[in-house]
Amino acid sequence: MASIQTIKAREILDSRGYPTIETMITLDNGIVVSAAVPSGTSTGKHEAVELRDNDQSRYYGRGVLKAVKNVNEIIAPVVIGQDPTKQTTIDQILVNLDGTPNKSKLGANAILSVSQAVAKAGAATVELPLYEYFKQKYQIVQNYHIPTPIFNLINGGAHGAGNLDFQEFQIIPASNKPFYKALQIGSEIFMKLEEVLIAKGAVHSTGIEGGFAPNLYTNTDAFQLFFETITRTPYVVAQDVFLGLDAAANYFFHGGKYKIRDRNDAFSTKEMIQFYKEVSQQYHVFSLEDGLAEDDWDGWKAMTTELGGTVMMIGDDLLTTSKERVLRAIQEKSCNAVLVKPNQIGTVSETVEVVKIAKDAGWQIVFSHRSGETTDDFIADMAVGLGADYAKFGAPDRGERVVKYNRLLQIESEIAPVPASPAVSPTPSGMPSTFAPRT
Ligand code: 2PG
Ligand code: MG
Repeated sequence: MASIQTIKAREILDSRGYPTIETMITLDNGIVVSAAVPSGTSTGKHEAVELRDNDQSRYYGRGVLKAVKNVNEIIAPVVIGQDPTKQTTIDQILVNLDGTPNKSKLGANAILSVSQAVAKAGAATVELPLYEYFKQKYQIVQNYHIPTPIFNLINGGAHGAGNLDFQEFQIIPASNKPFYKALQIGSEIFMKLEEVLIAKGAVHSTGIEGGFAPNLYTNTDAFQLFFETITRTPYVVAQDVFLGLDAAANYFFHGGKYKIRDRNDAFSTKEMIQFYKEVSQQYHVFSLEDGLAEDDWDGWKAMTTELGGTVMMIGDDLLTTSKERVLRAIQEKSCNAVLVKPNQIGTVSETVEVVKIAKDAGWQIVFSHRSGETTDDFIADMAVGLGADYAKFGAPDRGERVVKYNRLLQIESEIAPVPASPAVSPTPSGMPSTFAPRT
């Protein structure tokens, strides 16, 4: 049995230039691993607490030295000596040590940095790739499937620099494509989109997740741009690619109404749902995340009744990877897919539990990065090992995003070696049935 010898956290920067936490674990067998934790920009109010220093003299209050100290002085003494393959036991120790319902004492960022490093150390100890370690340990999937990527090619809302209200306008390759082909499609459409924006004299700089951040007249113009772009590629909408949207509706929800630039008057919940219905039909929007605000439970139920038969309805801010909220959403039929972000809940084990519950309910599983990312590719392995249907890691550019897509490529080549000829037919095994965009 290997045991944890040292745990050392430090403050590093994320892709936005904000501090975040990285933790290194050394085992008595000489193995050394480290894990870095991402951070959200449009965070849901029910997420576990990300501990920041609020010391205005450093990083305008955004420092994480308190979280670092919590790892080094409070967590380390308790976890040192533990067997790193005992993930559930260690995570339970962390949860108990914190003792609050939302990890506000030690910080979910502090706790997750240790939890993720423990998973890496456990995998290294038994000499398995991390994805295989997750697969064997939790046995959620029998057959491997590389999740279908969801590319965020236009950034608006809190992520963009332009005037769009919706946060992420996405391209989703059909699920029957092998991953390497899906990545190529996403990247080629991204390149073509830049050409189209330049030809129109539109802003073609990018937002924080790497997608373009243009100023447009309306939000639906972004879908129009996608259509125009895709016709200049070899791909066909509703056959090779589908459209997706993370509205991140909290951003434009004020006083019980939804206000977007597509109409002068704010929408009621009912009108907003009708708007999504029309848009999804017109533009083949196959996936809709956070179409309504995080506590508009009645609205979510109505929206999923209306659209859930044909559209993947993903809860992000609504669910915050929380077991309690996911159970409520299953009972109320509020959505049919969960966005999985380990830092919304704070430990690997609790994340796994949420995935299991959602899978058992027949939901689709979408693993997600955060807008403030690092070059840690942990989430890619976790997504594959726990049988995610989709992976949302941003645009196919910027190091902190492509490191995760590249990791999926690497895993694909290990579990289903890419054929020499790219013309070979796709591998449909293990694909989601109900909500796979079909050709
Ligand atoms: C989201 C995420 C990731 P953030 O809303 O889905 O794209 O954004 O990390 O800012 O919450
Ligand atoms: Mg979201």
